[in-house]
Amino acid sequence: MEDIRYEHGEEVTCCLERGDVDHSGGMDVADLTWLVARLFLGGSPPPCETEGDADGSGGIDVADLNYLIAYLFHGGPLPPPCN
Ligand SMILES: [Ca+2]
Repeated sequence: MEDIRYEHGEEVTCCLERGDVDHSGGMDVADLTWLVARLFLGGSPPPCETEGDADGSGGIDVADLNYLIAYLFHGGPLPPPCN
């Protein structure tokens, strides 16, 4: 899945919710599992890379994992909007 494509001249992004790494429609432990697999175990990239970039930094790294853990378990801020 490409992150951004164009339909009828309008930009369409695959990103619905940043932090929903597995593109399941919500954020939970499965998203953490996907990030850990991607970062440390050679796992597949997320269906939509932008959704894996939980902190909106422009790429996927360990900071996204920390951000998502903070959000899910420690009352941290919601990941920023997709755009
Ligand atoms: Ca998810």
